[in-house]
Amino acid sequence: MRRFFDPRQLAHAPVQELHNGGFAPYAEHPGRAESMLAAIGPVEPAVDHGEAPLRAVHTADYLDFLRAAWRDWRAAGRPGDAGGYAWPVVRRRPLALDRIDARLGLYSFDASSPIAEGTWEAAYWSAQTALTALDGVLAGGTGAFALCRPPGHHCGADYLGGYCYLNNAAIAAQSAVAAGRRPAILDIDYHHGNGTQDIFYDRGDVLFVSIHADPVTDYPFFWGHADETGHGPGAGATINLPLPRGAGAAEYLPALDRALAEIRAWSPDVLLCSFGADTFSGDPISHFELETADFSALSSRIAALGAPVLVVMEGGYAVDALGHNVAAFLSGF
Ligand code: Q9C
Ligand code: ZN
Repeated sequence: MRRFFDPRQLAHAPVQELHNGGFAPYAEHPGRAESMLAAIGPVEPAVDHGEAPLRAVHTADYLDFLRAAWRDWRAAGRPGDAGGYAWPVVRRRPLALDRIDARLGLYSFDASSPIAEGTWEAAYWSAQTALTALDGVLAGGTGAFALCRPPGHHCGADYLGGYCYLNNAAIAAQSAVAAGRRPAILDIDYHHGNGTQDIFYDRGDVLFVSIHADPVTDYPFFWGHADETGHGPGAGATINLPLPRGAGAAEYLPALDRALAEIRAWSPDVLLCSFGADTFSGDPISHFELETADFSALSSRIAALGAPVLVVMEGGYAVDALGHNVAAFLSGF
């Protein structure tokens, strides 16, 4: 399996300021990429596909906002990194406000995703890494790993959140559709991939299947419930399989088998796997109990589908184990 990563993805290194003026370590930091690189061996850099494939998923307004947000924040005299703290809740009027604080609220859904000086550069190259890896898969390879970081599955067409700024998996899936393919997305991060779901919710040309912590108890709370199944032409093309906190391989593998049966019935010609290693027992922010060896059991089941697979990296915050968990997952293909 070819592996792809671009060093420009390291440019995103936010510092999270606390309300008491202190600073908290930010879970999605460049050391995650270093841990994976140390464990998976040589990687190939990204090829620049330009902004057109990003615009095929994200709105032009959102991309303009994201590109300029950190500069606008600093130009307004604000310290540290940019982050929203006031949101236009459902049914507010769509006001065209210029103040950076208002724009941060308009284009985000949580307060956990600061925009730092290098965020645009890193997110741009993370998306390019996914697109470059997709090229390898569409050219006839059996599969590829896109070491995407920052991750992408929480951000939608016009909003960021959950450490995500550009939806790498959605951008790759849309690019596969443009190339005449029929992609399915299997999202196996601990958290529901709300952004990916939103992007394809009313479309019948991309299947989205997700196994994740039940949003009754876990982030992102407002998406990922089992009764969310798609809309209009997309009715039935979204499948959510929530699991309770504490789930280990004994609960996870049957859910995966069900997800794979749904995917098999849909007959994709390419599978995108949004892979998070935050289902690991030692993950500091999550509550599943998969062990390192379980990750190869997951991937060997996925490989048995027989479709070419693009693995797109999402979460995973137990940094010392992260590289080993990713290597175990890749070893099953
Ligand atoms: N105490 C991914 O795994 N949680 N994102 C914030 C703050 C956000 C996880 C809680 C979790 C986002 C890609
Ligand atoms: Zn996650």
